[in-house]
Amino acid sequence: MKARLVISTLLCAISLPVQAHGDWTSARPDGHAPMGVMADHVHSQSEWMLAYQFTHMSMSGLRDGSDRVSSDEAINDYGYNAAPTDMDMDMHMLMLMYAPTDRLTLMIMAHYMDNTMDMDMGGGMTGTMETSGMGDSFAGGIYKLLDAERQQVLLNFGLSIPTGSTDETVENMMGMEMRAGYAMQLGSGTWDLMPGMTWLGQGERWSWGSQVMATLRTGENSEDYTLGDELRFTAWGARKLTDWLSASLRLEQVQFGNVDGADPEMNPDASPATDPRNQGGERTRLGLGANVRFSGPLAGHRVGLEIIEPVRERLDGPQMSEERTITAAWEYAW
Ligand SMILES: [Cu+2]
Repeated sequence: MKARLVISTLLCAISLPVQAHGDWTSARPDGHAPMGVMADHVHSQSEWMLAYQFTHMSMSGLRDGSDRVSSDEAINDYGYNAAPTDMDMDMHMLMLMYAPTDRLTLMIMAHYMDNTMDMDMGGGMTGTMETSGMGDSFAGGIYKLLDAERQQVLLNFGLSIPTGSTDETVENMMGMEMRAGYAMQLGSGTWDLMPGMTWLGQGERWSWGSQVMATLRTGENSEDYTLGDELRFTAWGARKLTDWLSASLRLEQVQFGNVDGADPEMNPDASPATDPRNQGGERTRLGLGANVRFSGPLAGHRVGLEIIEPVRERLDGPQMSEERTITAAWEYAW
């Protein structure tokens, strides 16, 4: 009798937080995280969401550690044949979310990448390289562990599927095809596990959240290397300005490891971009964002924008330094 009481009390205590104060709501502009955060929310049972996101990242100049390195120094002091001066990465993402239950939301993502790199070839010569095509895909989900006191704790899980190519080539000055550098490739070439945790909180006018997410590479790709693992930690605060508009401030810390192994088609002395020792590092980034949630005839639609700049970089270098990232998205849920 006593045991039954203890068990039923325990069961009640476990299930209570989920049922009692399901107050956290996504039905406000800051009900979705700043646009640079992925997989930040779950949907109600049998709800769908389609999203398109465009991200433009610009990189400029080189750093070794935190210090600037000119392309002349990279060529004359470090001994590379050439050095990248600017890089632009455009990413188009299409995402579909579906919630089979109130606790579980499943998601798939596909990417299209367009990369451009300007090179200083030494002796006053310059060149431009371009790679584009489908990037890696993602399949995974978000499981709601806890929903109480206007807070949610979410478990993120997923798999990055190597649909992006790792054998992209570019033409050199002599018109010869050569393998593009690691950052110019469109995918990792490996199946990558992406576990994470997300915490969300909400007040009347404010909301906040944080997320930790890892990218863990498994095995080696067909070009004999493995990209470094990644760890991202981000925390944000958002202010609901009106029923349809919110503004956010977000801090992010990203750690990324070096390439393990090396693509034998790349000459590590050609440029820092093809040197497997110059791909790791860490970045602290600050993002300023705005979210809009439509109502009336446009109910279900959202748009958002986030502008992200690095405040600190420590790179295994010389390696390209990030200048600015702009990400804009449109979402529709039904
Ligand atoms: Cu969604």
